[in-house]
Amino acid sequence: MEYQILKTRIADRIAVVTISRPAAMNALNSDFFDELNHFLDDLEPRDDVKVMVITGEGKAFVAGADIAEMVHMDEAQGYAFSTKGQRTFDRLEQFAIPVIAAVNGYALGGGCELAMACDFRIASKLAKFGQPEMNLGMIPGYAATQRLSRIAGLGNALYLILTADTINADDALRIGLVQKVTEPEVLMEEVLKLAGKIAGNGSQAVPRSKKIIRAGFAMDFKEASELEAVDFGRQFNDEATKEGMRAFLEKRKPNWK
Ligand code: CO8
Repeated sequence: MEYQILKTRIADRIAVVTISRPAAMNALNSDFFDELNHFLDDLEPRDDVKVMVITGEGKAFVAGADIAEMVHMDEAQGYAFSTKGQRTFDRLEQFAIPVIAAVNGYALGGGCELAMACDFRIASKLAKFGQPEMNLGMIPGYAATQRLSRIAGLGNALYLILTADTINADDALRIGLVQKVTEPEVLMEEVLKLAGKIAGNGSQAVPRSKKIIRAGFAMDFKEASELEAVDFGRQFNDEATKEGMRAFLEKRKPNWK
């Protein structure tokens, strides 16, 4: 498939996806979801890619769902557009390898929702976050009503969605919506450094941890702890786990292969 919206690059075990529709502030349309799903299909079976990064080109990370596409929709089309986005974002959340959002600019509406479906967010000082759907007379449709409260707390979710206020990167850091803020010119450098660090960690342990953290978040504590214990046991079947412990005892760096 030839992409019209995504620019993709794979190097050093890291896949970088740049959303490139800068004239429309990278607004998310149906084609975007088709392209992203296609890229995820390609990535899924590969074991040489350990981390994925999503960023935007130009002034925006993503300034929301494409209003020009939505303005013509009826109820059934609105529902279909919402579920298509939700399924794609759920897929990102459940994707085996970690996904980092490198938020370079506006992350509004569907853009903030995309960033929240990633495992964590690193923001440029120029980034702006918000759920401005109220200004359009609509509610969020890619699960901000659920993810924002889980990430930043109920009060912050209600505040941001009901006021439609936009906040800057430092405020997003303060409420836990982003994990780190960088100078704009070093955003990708910092994100790639973090991605490289994760890619260099124990090959089985990173996806295992993501899976348990994500799955366990929807369970009660006891059930989730049991999930951890079962997987903790299973990892003793993996050579990588044995190698990690042996390397420590032999005072050398692990060779993960
Ligand atoms: N959709 C379509 N086009 C957009 C969008 C968008 N979300 N955002 C910007 N654009 C377009 C503008 O229309 C403009 O196009 P043109 O040059 O042809 O007039 C171009 O991008 C540049 O935008 P601006 O001139 O407005 O640039 P500014 O720098 O002045 O402002 C902003 C940048 C602040 C980002 C401003 O563009 C803005 O407020 N954008 C809209 C933000 C917004 O409301 N986002 C929420 C959208 S709704 C949503 O995301 C719901 C998600 C769930 C959907 C569920 C499916 C049913």
